[in-house]
Amino acid sequence: MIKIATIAGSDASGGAGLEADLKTFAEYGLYGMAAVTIIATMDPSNNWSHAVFPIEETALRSQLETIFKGVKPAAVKSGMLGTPYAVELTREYISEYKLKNFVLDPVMVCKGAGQPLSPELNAAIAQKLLPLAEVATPNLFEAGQLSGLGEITSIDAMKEAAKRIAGKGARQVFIKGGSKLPSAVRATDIFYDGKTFSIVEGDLFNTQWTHGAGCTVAAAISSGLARGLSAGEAVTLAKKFIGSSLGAGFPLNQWVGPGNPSAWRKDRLFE
Ligand code: PXL
Repeated sequence: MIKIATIAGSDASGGAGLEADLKTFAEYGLYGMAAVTIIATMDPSNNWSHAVFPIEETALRSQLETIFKGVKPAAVKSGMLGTPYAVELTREYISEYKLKNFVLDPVMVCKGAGQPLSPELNAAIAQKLLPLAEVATPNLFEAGQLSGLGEITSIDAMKEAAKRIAGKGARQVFIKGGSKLPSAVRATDIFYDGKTFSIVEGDLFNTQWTHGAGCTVAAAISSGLARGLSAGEAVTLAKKFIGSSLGAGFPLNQWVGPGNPSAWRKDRLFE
């Protein structure tokens, strides 16, 4: 069994965070492990507003020991880190164990959470973790922050951002544009391998049930790497995977709806 780990927040609603990661790992036939950095909860009596509860440093270190010293995973994905010590511990373990297949999903805000996480934390993620990333997977907002470009509204700006983020150390950059570019008629992402750009397109779903899409696609990329795919191959497969998941998105309740990471099975059965 190929092992893979996520260092991420728990999304109590199950659609994003390490819950999305573990579901995705399982769909790729992998054995998933998880170190919880924060617990995110949503308040049904207050319009689903998010609260974040950090896991203390000793407990996080202990989880990383369990994961890395027990078995060295074939790939590691990080998601919402939430505290400066989670960024530092992630750096420490990825570099000490010379983990090559590290996918950095530089989560800076969750949809609906309101405030972005702190600028200091974003700077630490850029400085300490980008140089270790085999693939960094920012969304448009995060790409704007990491590159210093601010708001990104075109493919050309996405390309420039990808170049700058690679300049800060990520070996490959996948920018999740999805439906968010003003001109989008297809779900449009950019992949940059340090030399060339490719535009990665998929169906654009007219749906609001997209909770966890960013986590899921990054988890799918890390899963592809764990299975021995190149980053380019992993991105292509991840794009198919997220298309299938979003095509089967559903309302969890009156506030939020996730994709369905297991939907590809049905797609395949009915092909
Ligand atoms: O989608 C970003 C995200 C990442 N990680 C956790 C989250 C969210 C958004 O809700 O809760 C734990």
